[in-house]
Amino acid sequence: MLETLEHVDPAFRADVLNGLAEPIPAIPARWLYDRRGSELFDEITRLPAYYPTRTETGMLEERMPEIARLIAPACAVVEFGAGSATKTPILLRAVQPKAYVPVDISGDYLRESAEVVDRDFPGLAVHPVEADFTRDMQLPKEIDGMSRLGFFPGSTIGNFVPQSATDLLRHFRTTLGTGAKLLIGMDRVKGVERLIAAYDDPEGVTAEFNLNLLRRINRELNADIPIEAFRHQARWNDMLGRIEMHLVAIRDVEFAIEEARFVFRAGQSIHTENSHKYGPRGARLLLLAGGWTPLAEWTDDDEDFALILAEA
Ligand code: AVJ
Repeated sequence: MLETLEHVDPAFRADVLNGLAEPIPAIPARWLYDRRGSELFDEITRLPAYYPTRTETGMLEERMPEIARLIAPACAVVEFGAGSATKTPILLRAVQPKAYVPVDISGDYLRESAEVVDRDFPGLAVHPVEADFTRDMQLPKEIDGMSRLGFFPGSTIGNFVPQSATDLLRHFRTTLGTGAKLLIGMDRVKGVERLIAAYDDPEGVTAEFNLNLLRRINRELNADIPIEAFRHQARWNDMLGRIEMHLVAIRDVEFAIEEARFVFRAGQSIHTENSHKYGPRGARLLLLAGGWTPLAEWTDDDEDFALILAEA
């Protein structure tokens, strides 16, 4: 019993209890990514229907020489997130920075991926920073005086509503400093059928990823949510230009999380993630509003995904 209690993250408990008590129940997307959730997301990135990862990686491979020519040599690369085993090496090989600074809230992932980079890039100084990149962070003094390139791939910016996204971009600007550059991946607006398919795959992996949040709540917060009473749903919100993931009650359902009781009527949902999509103008406007001037942009042949290089 004590063991379970020890592992309760107070921020998780607060987000779940407060989120479910809202008029429109919602839980912040970051709680989808526990061990199992991260494994499932990894599986999602390899699904035929989930085009973003494959498209962005292909673009990085293909366009990197061109991208690297626009980036100062001997700079420090600051990646917001632990770094992907496929995308990060493509960037590091081409840019050949003096230092690499991955920033992630999860110390475990950070150390794991930093070790791999350290092994594969001898001579590159790796300085991992364990921090929530949405909050104030201190870059290591070892990169003082180096020009900086921020790297924010994966369309992670799409998880943030535009107001938070501009706050985050401004925060990156403050952290990296004037004159810094940012290479960011953003998913493009496209046909609704393809968007829905990417977030509601026939294999059911995204459904499992979404439902895993309820399993996590049951396990970590001592709850008794009947998982089978909820189904995964991906919705396109056209007004707000985003895919929303929901967990919809398929019948009236009651459950308890610790001492709190919740009642959901059939059809009511828990909103679990947003994935904003941007057209070319919207993407550039978001960057400008966040204090970054777009310098260059690359897309794949189908214009499914965009990589943008911007300057602070
Ligand atoms: C990791 C936030 C970029 O929004 O496409 C994928 C997460 N959720 N399928 C996305 C996700 C369901 C993904 N991001």
